[in-house]
Amino acid sequence: MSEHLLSATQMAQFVASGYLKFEDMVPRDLCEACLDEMQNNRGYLAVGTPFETTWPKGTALGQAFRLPQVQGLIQSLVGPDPLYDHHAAHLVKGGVMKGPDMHQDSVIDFRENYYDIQLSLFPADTPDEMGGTFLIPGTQFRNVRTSEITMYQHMRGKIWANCTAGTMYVWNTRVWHGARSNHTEKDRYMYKLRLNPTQPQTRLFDMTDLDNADVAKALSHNHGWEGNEHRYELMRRVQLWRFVSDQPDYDIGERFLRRREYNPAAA
Ligand SMILES: O=C(O)CCC(=O)C(=O)O
Ligand SMILES: [Fe+2]
Repeated sequence: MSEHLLSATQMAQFVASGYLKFEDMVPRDLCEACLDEMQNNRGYLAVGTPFETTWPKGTALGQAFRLPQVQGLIQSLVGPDPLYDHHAAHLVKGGVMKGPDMHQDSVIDFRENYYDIQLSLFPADTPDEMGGTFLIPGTQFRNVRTSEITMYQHMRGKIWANCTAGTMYVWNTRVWHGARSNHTEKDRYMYKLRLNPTQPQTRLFDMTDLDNADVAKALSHNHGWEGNEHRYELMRRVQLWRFVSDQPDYDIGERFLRRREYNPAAA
């Protein structure tokens, strides 16, 4: 399993941007079987129960989310024994146009030092014109009331799934996102699974490259929408990085967190 864990640099990217993309995560033949199952998607399973016992076995989707590379990803972000929370086979039919659609999933969730993850599997080639899911990287620290952001369109930094079959995105549930128009005649599917951690999300990834300069670089990334708020975003990211990497004094750049935490009365 350890060879499939995220590196510290990848983890820093996840903390800063709220998502990671993995091509060739699920083999093509398994993708085809997954697509068949998605077309007959069943309703919720037992929400809040252990993923391993709840997630069906003997099915293509059961197998896909148990692939060692997927398990390594899950383990790095929410630990080895996550809970099943939600799944959905998202469909945008061929020729369906989408208007303003930006939202945050789930319910308002302001918990500190905590995040749920969503795995999005694209079971078929999803070119730009097919309208793969869009995300606004870095928005996971901007908690809103689910759909109150629907009026925002064309935000700077927007990315969208434009990928080959078997690509999986993993994202923090709080990232702002939505569905895009499908300009083709073919239906577009995306299968989403949400998981909760059962332990503090600390030191779960491969820490070998913790001191690599790429970590600070990833944490500092500017996605394009932050503008003058960038340093405040950075502070939120450093706060989460301290927690996930178990480095309570970690700081960055001009050491913004130190400034807030320094107290002459206590010195
Ligand atoms: O269909 C899509 O691409 C986006 C669906 C969505 O909002 C979601 O996965 O939560
Ligand atoms: Fe959504």
